[in-house]
Amino acid sequence: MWGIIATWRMAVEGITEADKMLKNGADSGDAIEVAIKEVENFPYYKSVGYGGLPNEEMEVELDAAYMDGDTLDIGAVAAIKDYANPISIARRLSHEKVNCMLVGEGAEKFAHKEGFERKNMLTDRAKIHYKNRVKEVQQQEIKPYSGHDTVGMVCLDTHGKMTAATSTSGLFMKKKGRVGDSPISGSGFYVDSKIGGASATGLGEDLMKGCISYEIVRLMKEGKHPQEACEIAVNNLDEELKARRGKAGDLSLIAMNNKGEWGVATNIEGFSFAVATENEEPIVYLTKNVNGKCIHEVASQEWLDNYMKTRTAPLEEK
Ligand code: SD4
Repeated sequence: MWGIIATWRMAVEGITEADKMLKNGADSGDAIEVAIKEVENFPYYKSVGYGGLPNEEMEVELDAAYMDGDTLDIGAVAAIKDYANPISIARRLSHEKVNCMLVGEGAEKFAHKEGFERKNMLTDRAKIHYKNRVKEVQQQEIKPYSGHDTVGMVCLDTHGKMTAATSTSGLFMKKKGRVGDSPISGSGFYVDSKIGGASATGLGEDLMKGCISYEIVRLMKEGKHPQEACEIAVNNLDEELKARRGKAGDLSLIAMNNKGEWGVATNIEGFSFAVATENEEPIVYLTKNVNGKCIHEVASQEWLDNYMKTRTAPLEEK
């Protein structure tokens, strides 16, 4: 059995590549890295890698992580600037015994020493988004943070090895140096080949309050199906946050166990995700939470066409 599951529609091209590799017996680490890089390199996805939206100071600071479910090795970078593929740097760091999570300048220095590709990650399009948002925020006091989608994946190969990985520009207009859940083990991702893995997208500050990816893996260890584990964890955290703090941020989780069974849960409208397994061709679903149960529907061709159209539509400065 093999399989890969990922947050958001933007991951489908990447998981299609990974699926081809997995079919031929590729290593889960190689497949997930290829899949994440595909998303990082696509300039029109404005919340991951090249073309990612900048922080308050108009700098693109990226977070990424990689975890090996066999060895439990973890590598992560946070607030790294000017490198093309944060996921590859994170994976490289996962081989270190110590110093495997590096931030900012330290991460950049390591990447330089290891010969990773430097790249200015701020596109003209992202600059226009930034300038428009600055104006909107000044004029209407809107929330600056909307428009954030992290790519998070869990992958199982034919040898039974599982991996998890994330990559993101985090929240649009975040403070310089702000780090979200995505590079934080247990919150943005977790994987154990003996059980399964999970990964998150949404408001990092709230996802971290529940160590939610670890919680899902823990529930799967108790014997829960990934779908049930995701629903329990998301619904519980959503309820706790509302009860204690009055509101809950966006929480969306994907998971897969070591049999290739998968699950997804969200507390928002219109969360999309992509999945491919030995039994399913790469496919995009939309999911919604109806009284605690998450219902997945295959995305229509119209929805998929519209998605690409809006992502690539010309953008003008307001
Ligand atoms: C963060 N969780 O940095 C990320 C952002 C995200 O959908 O996933 N948005 O908080």
